[in-house]
Amino acid sequence: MNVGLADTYTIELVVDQAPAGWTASFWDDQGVNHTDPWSFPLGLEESTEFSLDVAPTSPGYMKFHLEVSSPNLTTPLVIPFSYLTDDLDVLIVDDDGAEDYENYYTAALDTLGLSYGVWDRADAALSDDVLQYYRLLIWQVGLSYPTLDQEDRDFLTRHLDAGGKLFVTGQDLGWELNTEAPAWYHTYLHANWVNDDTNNYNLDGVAGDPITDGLDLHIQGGDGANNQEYPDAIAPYDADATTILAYRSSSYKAASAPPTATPAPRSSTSASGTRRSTTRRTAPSCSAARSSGWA
Ligand SMILES: [Ca+2]
Ligand SMILES: [Ca+2]
Ligand SMILES: [Ca+2]
Repeated sequence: MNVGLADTYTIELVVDQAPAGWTASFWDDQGVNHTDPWSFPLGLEESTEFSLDVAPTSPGYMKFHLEVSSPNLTTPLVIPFSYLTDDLDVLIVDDDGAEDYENYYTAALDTLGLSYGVWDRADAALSDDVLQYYRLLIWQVGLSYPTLDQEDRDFLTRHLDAGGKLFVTGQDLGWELNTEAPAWYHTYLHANWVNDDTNNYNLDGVAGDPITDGLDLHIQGGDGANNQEYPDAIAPYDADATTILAYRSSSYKAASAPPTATPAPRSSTSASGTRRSTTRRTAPSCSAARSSGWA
C-alpha cells in the first residue's frame, strides 16, 4: 500500500543465487507475468499485490529479492526471498550476520556432490517445515553474537528430539552457551566448556574415530577463514559424547562427538578459534554437534 505521495513505482526481481536452469518471475494483480522490471502508478492509499513464481529444475535453492523504487523513494525497498526444494541432502543455516562463512560449507558440499540449501537466519526464523524435510543441518554462526538464541535453541530442541542430525559451529559457542544456557548445552550438545582460549592452533584427530582418525588440522591461516583467536577447550559432558579432536601437546580437547558404538543420539562438539571482547566476540571458536549417526 502506498501511504505516501502518489507515485510511479518500478519493481524488479533480482536473482542473487540460483542453480543453472532455474527461473523466477512475478505476477501482477492483473494476471500478467513479469521477468523484466515493471512500472505502475499508485495513488495515496492505493495498493496492489504480487505473487512470485519459481521454477526449479533440480534439488537446490534460490536466493532472490524484489527491489521497489520510485522517484520519491530515496532508498529502494529491498524484499529478500529464498526458495528451497524439499529434497536436499543438507540444509545450511546461515546465522553469521552479514558475513559469508557459509561459502566454506557450500564448497565442501560441492566437492562431495551433495545437494544443499542455505537458509538465511537473518531473513527468517526456521519454519517447522524444516523439521519435516531436512534431517541434516549445518548451522554456522561465524562471528555473530549471540549465537544460538532462545528461538534457535527451541528449534534445535525439536530437531534433535525428532532424531535430526546437527553440526553446529561458530565463535565461542561453548563460551556463550556455558553462560546463557548451560543445561541445554549439556543436554543437547553433550559438551562441557572448559577454557576460553587455549592459544593453540594445532589439532590432532583421534585414532579409530570415523571422522578424525589421522587428521592433522591447523586452524589458523591456510585456506580457512583465519578468524581463530580464542579457541575454546571443551570436553564431553557425559557418556553420550566422546572426544574426536584434541589440541596438540596439550590436555585440552577441541571436539567431541557421539560414541560410534552408541546407536542413539550422538553429538560432537569442537572448540577452536574465535574470540570476543568483554562485550562482543571478535574471533570464532567452533562448536560442533552431531547427533543420531551424523557420520
Ligand atoms: Ca552469511
Ligand atoms: Ca542465532
Ligand atoms: Ca573462546
